[in-house]
Order: sequence, then structure tokens, then C-alpha cells
Amino acid sequence: MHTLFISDLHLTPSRPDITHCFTQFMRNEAIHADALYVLGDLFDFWIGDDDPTPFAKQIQQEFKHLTAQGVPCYFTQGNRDFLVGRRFAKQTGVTLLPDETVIDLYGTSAVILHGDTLCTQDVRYLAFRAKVHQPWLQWLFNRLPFFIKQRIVAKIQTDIRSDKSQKAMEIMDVTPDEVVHVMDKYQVPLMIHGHTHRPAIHHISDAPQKTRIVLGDWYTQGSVLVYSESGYSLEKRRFESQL
Ligand code: LP5
Ligand code: MN
Repeated sequence: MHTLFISDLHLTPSRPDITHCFTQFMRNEAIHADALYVLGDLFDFWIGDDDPTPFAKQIQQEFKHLTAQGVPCYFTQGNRDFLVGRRFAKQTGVTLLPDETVIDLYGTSAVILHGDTLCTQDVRYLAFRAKVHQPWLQWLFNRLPFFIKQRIVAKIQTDIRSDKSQKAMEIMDVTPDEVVHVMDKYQVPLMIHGHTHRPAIHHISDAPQKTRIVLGDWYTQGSVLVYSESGYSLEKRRFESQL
């Protein structure tokens, strides 16, 4: 009896080693889990549910297979795949979650989220996020032809790249007060998130004691949180070197 959490895989056709590790994980591990939670940034960038590429179909097929075998899959959008929508959910059997969700993990309540909204010092990012999350803008964007959307995304990515490179590392980490604020809001002792690519288990000295588990990215190895009735571990998965 265990539940699995992953995030920040940044899947892309240009990194078959990550995709291979992910498919092995889905077929050999996730298949035996009580549930799989993907806490955002599954994709390096998701342009829309109309993505016609074989790569998009291949990833969707992995989820479809898993959910068809009876393993519930939950997905929280990240800052790179905030355009994953209802069509994706329907095609894969995955359940889309809101930005913050409280779940029960074998008797422990946990709030799960991508983690970008905890970085409250990153005001330029949060302003950008608010813009691209406007429903009317997404509605319009989703109606454009796929190749036009690809060009728009590539242009914006190029335009804002230098902005991120100038930010201090502390700005791009979570704000400790915001972590406590969110956990207090839901009255939970546990938070699980990704986004910062700083895998760790933080015990926050606060009364009552709180724990924050940060999932790792999949850049050089896989990162999986295995949570069971008897405890939890933040584990690594090796990439096969010959890909
Ligand atoms: O993921 P990571 O670690 O690389 O960086 C994130 C933040 N960056 C992003 C940017 C996305 O990855 C790329 C977005 C592509 C745009 C597609 C838009 C398509 C239109 C959709 C309309 C519905 O998320 C980065 C954080 C970092 O995490 C750490 O937390 O710092 O944030 C940025 O770098 C953002 C810049 O600071 C924002 C600069 C403002 C530029 C204004 C451009 C206005 C564009 C308006 C679009 C409508
Ligand atoms: Mn992210």
C-alpha cells in the first residue's frame, strides 16, 4: 500500500533518456501503486491539448494505460504545463486538481501543490503567471492553430529567458512564511510540492511540527516520493546511459 508523487520531469522529445525512465517508472512501478500524483511540470512545455505530435500521444498513452489498469492518477498544473486541460484529462483518465489540494495519506492530511505560488518574492514571475492564467486569454490562445501557438510560445520563452537568469537564487525559492501560511490555512501537518528543483525533507520547527517534502527534478535522474502507511522516502531513479 503506497502512493507515488513525481514532478518536474520536463518531458521533451529532445531528452529520450528522461522519457525512457518515465515510461519504465509508469509500467513497472506506478502500476503497483494505490495512486500516482503528478505535481506539475510533467512537460518541458505543454502548448495545448490539441498537440498532434507522436510524442504527446506517447505520453498520453502511458497515463491511459495506467488509469485503465485501475490506478488513479492526479495532475496539478505546473508553470510549464498550465495549459493541460479537460481534453487531456478525458483522453488519459487523469483527474485534474486545483492549484492547492488537501489529500488524506493513510491518516495524515497533506496539502499538495506545484510550488510556484510559494515563491512570493518572485514578483515578476507571479505577475506573469496572473496574466497567462486569465481564462479569457487562455480561451483565445486555445483556439489558435497549433503551429501559431508554437511560434508565440517560442518567442515569449526567448524574450523572458534573460529575466530569469538575472534573478537571485533566494528569490526563486519558497518564502518560509508563505509555507506556514498555506499549511495553517488548511490545518495540515504536511506539504508536498516541486518546482524549486531542491529535493529535501524539511522539518519546520513550529508548534505543532510541520513537514515539507520537496520533490526533485528529472534532469540527471528520476525523483520519486514513495509514501506508505509505514513511512515515506524520497528516492532517485537512474537513467539508462546508452540512450
Ligand atoms: O520553469 P523555470 O524554472 O524555467 O522558470 C519558472 C518561471 N518561468 C516561467 C516561464 C515559462 O516556463 C515559459 C512561458 C512561455 C510562455 C507561454 C505563454 C503562452 C501564452 C498563453 C496565454 C494563455 O514559468 C520563472 C521563475 C522560475 O520558474 C522560478 O520560480 O522565476 O519566471 C520567469 O522567468 C518569468 C519572468 O520573470 C517574467 C518576465 C515578464 C515578461 C513579460 C512578458 C509578457 C508576456 C505576456 C503573455 C501573454
Ligand atoms: Mn515549475
